[in-house]
Amino acid sequence: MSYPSEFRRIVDSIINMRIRGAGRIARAAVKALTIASEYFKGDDPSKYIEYIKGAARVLYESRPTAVSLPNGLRYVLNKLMKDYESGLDNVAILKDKLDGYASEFINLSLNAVRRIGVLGSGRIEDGDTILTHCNSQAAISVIKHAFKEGKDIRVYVTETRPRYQGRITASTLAKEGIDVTLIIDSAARFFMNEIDKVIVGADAIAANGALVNKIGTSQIALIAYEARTQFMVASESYKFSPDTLFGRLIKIEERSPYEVAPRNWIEKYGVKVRNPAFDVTPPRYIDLIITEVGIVSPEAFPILIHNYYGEFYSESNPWD
Ligand code: RUB
Repeated sequence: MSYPSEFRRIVDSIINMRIRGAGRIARAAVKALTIASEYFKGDDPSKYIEYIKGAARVLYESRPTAVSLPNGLRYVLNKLMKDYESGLDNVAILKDKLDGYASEFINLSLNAVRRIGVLGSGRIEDGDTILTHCNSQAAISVIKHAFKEGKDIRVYVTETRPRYQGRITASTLAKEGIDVTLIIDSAARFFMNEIDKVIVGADAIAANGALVNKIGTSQIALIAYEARTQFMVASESYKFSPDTLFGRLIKIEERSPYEVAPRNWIEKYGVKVRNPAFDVTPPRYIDLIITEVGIVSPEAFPILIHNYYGEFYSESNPWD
């Protein structure tokens, strides 16, 4: 199937991380569906549905770990398929419906990030020193909100090798006027006794409450646990992985070795390089998860989400 070049550009940007971070990936993927939909020519509804399912499959395969991406696609396609299966067979109307569901998801996502900031800020106290890892819009929302409420806070940001997303976080917070210190990833333990709270984002949360986030998150959680420092996760509800309910594990993306060391060095010495992009933090190291519908323990996260988003739970994907 042929898709418009703008659609392809979004897919490539997700693959090579020009668009990155779970929430942004989800919103970009949903936007890409609307671009594909607009491009479709013809009035055969079954061909339109196959075309959209194909576009969803291409997006689904672009980056494997952030569950926000398939959940965004599921949000739009589950609703569209319901319309189609209940007899809506006019392509122009189906296109309008798809656009409407996509905007709904994008608004829901942006509002969730804002609401997480408001709720999470309640857990930040005046005088706190916070550590964050990688670049999470949800975690940043909490930090910014606490600062805007007048709390006197300091933030330590890990640089987050090999792609240095920590620099994006550090500059974003510094631009707000927040006191920020950038540290190397391996200095997390050195500074942990100065830290009151760790806050990170989420790429996915499993049915047992385990967190999948940027590589190095689980080491930081372990260090925080040992130092009795609170470890908090800022996660929109659509980071829950329904696949884990059905025994399917969250796939950890392994990226190019050349992100870690130059190709000529690797080839010269014949060194093997591994580059997993994410890791798994068990629920026992997580104190709480801040979602847009409330703050819960990691074990309660799937229950909370079930009450709100039960329709996500399906053993098969709408694009299968
Ligand atoms: C980004 C990362 C972020 C989560 C949450 O990894 O691990 O912590 O995606 O981000 P990458 P957000 O840079 O490899 O995409 O809160 O913005 O969804």
